[in-house]
Amino acid sequence: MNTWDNGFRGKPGQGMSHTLSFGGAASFFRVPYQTDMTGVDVVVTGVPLDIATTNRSGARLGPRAIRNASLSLAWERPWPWNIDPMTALRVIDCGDCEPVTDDLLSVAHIEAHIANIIGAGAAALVLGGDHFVAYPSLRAHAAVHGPISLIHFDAHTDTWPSSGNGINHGTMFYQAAHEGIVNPASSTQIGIRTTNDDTLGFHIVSAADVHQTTGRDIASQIRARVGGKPVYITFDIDCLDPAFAPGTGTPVPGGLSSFQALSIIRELKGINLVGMDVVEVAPAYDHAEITALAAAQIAVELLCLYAESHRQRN
Ligand SMILES: [Mn+2]
Repeated sequence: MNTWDNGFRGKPGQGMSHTLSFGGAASFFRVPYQTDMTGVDVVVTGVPLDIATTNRSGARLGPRAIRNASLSLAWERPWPWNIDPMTALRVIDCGDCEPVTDDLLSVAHIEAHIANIIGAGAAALVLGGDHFVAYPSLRAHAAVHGPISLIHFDAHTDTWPSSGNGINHGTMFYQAAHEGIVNPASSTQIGIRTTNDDTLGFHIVSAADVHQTTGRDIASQIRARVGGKPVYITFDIDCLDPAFAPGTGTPVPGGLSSFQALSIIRELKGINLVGMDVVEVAPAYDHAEITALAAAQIAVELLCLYAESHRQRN
């Protein structure tokens, strides 16, 4: 009879835990909390930083909220996938990367944290934090894979120009594109519904476009563009309509439903996924964990997608 807490005593790769959803240590989907990355396929880590936010703060509490909501979903293979990422992959939760006070945006610090995961041979699933945390994560990924193709779910392009030290959670992809760590020509932004006339060459599937077509069609557009290049999926929860994700810093009406976003992710099988994040969950504005649950579901389906592509490559 198991009486132990899976967050401490579970083993990577042993599958979804059926231990208490309402108690215990809130690791992501109750995978083991550990920092030993030997033989590990995916490391989940939070980055509780939100000082790059331009509107409402609070995404620093996102990793904790997503982990907590994930406990309600951690009981069987995620529907409608035919692969269980928790048995197909050895997944651990290594806890959070704590920002440092002598470099407020902690770029080098977060980059080193993610590089440590990649260097151990694992993929990173990053829980934000505001969207700025994707920037150091992308730097770490580009150092290994070269220029990264982005699949970017968001209400905002986050490619507004930055200058000098003006980088924030709305300008980091401008910076990333100009540094050459992201390749706009093979990247797609989905759910956009704010004005930015300079696309920098990213393919944009607006929220209106999503409402007029299917997940399958959008996924085929994304796949045609990216081919077999290394892909990073970054999911700003404000891609979803505020009805589905009220708990975020910069909500914009007219967005995607949870189903629309998931229906795109479910059709992306076969891409060369190398890293992923889910960001901008700000639980202070949430109700009944709507936003955190959506984020946890999206995050675990990204793991399913990673498991599929991992299986196809091996
Ligand atoms: Mn956004």
